Amino acid sequence: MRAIDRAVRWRYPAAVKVLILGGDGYLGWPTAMHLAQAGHDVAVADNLLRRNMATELGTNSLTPIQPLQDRVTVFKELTGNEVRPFFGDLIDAQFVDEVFSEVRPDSVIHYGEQPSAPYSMIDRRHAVATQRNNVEGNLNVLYAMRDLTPQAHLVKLGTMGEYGTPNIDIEEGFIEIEHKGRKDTLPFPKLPGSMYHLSKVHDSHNIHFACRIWGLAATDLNQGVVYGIRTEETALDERVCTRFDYDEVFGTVLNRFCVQAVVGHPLTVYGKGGQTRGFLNIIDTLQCVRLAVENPAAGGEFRVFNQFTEQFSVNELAEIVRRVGGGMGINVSVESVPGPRIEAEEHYYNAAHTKLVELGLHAHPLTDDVVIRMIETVARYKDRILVGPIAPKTRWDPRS
Ligand code: NAD
Ligand code: USQ
Repeated sequence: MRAIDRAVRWRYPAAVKVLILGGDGYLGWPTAMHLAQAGHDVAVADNLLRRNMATELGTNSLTPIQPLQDRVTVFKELTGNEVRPFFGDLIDAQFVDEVFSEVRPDSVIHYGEQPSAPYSMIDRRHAVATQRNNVEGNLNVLYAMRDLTPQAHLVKLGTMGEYGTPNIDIEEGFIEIEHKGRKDTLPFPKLPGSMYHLSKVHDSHNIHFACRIWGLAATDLNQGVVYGIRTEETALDERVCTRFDYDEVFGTVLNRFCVQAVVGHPLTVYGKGGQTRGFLNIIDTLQCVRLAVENPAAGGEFRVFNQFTEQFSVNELAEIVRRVGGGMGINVSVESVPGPRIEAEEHYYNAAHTKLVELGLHAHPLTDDVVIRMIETVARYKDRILVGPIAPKTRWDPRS
């Protein structure tokens, strides 16, 4: 019998059955190991789309990632804990129903989508593929929940980019509005900046509908940009490490800057660099998702949590990497390149993010030590870095 981690008093006294959709990905695989180590019964489902998209674009993961089946086997050898893998596509309703019937999850963590804004903006085909994959897959999950596991709790990975960058404070999902003398609390307005971010808005509407009309329980985690590579479990053995992307399509900004520093590529600040976003360490992604799973929403409830711990502008991140790299003896240069995206490069940004803290989140801030460890890890795999896919090529307006 596995021991339940009692460091924090969770709502569930015992293990729950967790189904992680997208469990082979950057965040899904570390989450699977983390929840299995915490004593939960974990199954993962994935169609390996992410690995195939990297092949399509001629990019790779900085870290050498093992096939899902091997990861699962090694993890069991190392810890004695089991993660059950299912291979299939969420677009395939029959596959989704079969997995739900077999696993009968109490909690469904849905990471299984195409996650890249640039990928969705390559051309019409990639936009359609992204929205089809994400919106249709999510709908299949909602119908499987309605018909097979209506008591289960959906923990869905949304994104802070659903809100865009409005010139007012961003609330957690809902805003109280007074209009012509009447008041209501309504979903916060959405101004997403890519076909990918739009797909997440469509998902949010569909999930909200499923909660209102069918009484499902859901938590929409509007997550900021994640950085980092190391969690307690990924550090157990190189064979269970997670993927780490640094190319212009799949790499996120701080992960990219650490790789650029190591290979001597100028840090690619897009345009003025005043773009400000919410950020969080991958360790805190696991903590937040676990808090959501172990403190579930009620039937009919649609909760929205803004999942990030700190706000930074691109310029601030570049300066941190330049300074920390300098302290490590690396000469890091910063270059403003013409912004390939159509987005505000200077703007107001102040987003609420208290609900996960109220549930018990203890944030791991972006300290110099964190950046040093990221750069050290990247340096270990320096020989695997492909320089070609680093420079931005995907333009929001291909005529520009
Ligand atoms: P990822 O691409 O590494 O992981 C997603 C996984 O889902 C992949 O393994 C992929 O193969 C799988 N998948 C995609 N479509 C599928 C389908 N139709 N059927 C079965 N499996 C499918 O991405 P990630 O960075 O781990 O992101 C996970 C989730 O979190 C995504 O939904 C993403 O939008 C969201 N998110 C990520 C970040 C971030 O900074 N990484 C920030 C906010 C939100
Ligand atoms: N940026 C640069 N230089 C780079 C890369 C990015 O200046 O080399 C800028 C972008 O223009 C953007 C900001 O940094 O203004 C963030 O870009 P990103 O690529 O790190 O993140 P984004 O495209 O927003 O997408 C990532 C994940 C996505 C998740 C989202 C959370 O890929 O899955 O949904 O972060 S959020 O940004 O909060 O919507």
